[in-house]
Amino acid sequence: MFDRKIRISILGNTGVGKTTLIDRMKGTEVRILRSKKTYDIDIEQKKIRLQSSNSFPWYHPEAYRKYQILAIDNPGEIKFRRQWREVLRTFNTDGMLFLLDPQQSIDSTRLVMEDAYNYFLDSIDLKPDKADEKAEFKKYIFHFVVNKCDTYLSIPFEGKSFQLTPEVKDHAVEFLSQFASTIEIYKETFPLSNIGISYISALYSPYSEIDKLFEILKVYLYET
Ligand SMILES: Nc1nc2c(ncn2[C@@H]2O[C@H](COP(=O)(O)OP(=O)(O)OP(=O)(O)O)[C@@H](O)[C@H]2O)c(=O)[nH]1
Ligand SMILES: [Mg+2]
Repeated sequence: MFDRKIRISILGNTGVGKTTLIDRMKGTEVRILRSKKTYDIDIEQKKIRLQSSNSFPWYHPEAYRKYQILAIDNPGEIKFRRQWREVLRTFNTDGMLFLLDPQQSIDSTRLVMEDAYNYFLDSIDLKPDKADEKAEFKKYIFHFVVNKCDTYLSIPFEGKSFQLTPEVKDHAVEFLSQFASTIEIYKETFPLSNIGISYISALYSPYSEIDKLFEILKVYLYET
């Protein structure tokens, strides 16, 4: 009876690490490098007890609460990307995690970010002016996640637990700053939405960092 739902669409270009992030969320061992692209929509679910619940006293419901995360893994490959519109329309998610890979080009990253914007508007209404009108009142979470932050380290990271050093974070912030104008368009079109940013390594960040992503979504959905 304490369970709550968080429904999230995972979007981003091919190879940015969407499936890897979902595998981590599910607790699957992903250190074995996968090279399989996603070709179809996958709905993944897991009930998790967020780590923040430890900080609540025993008599508080939050100490026992579980979150049913429903994550929709989408293919990033251009040929299949048009499916995003259908997914966004059908599953009525609370928000999207948009993943970026700093190893990919600025131009292609921006294009995919624009695709996500357009497909999301289409999913609201296929008539552009109607979609714009509805977008003004739409509450939604747009969370931009710079993934693969471990690739900023000078030697390839092979340890167990990746920590975001200030230097690595500076690089990631600089990378994301190239998309400030695109993110600004999201903000203008969806003034009631919540826009956030995270920096992770889906492969090597400790689970607590992965958990934090869902923590942020939880706070927005249930505590604001
Ligand atoms: N170094 C590093 N590699 C990563 C990280 N996350 C994912 N990868 C690697 O990036 C490659 C692509 O990851 P996927 O999770 O399959 O990417 P995807 O976004 O699901 O790609 P599509 O399904 O084609 O859209 C795999 O070889 C992963 O092991 C990360 O944080 N760091
Ligand atoms: Mg995938």
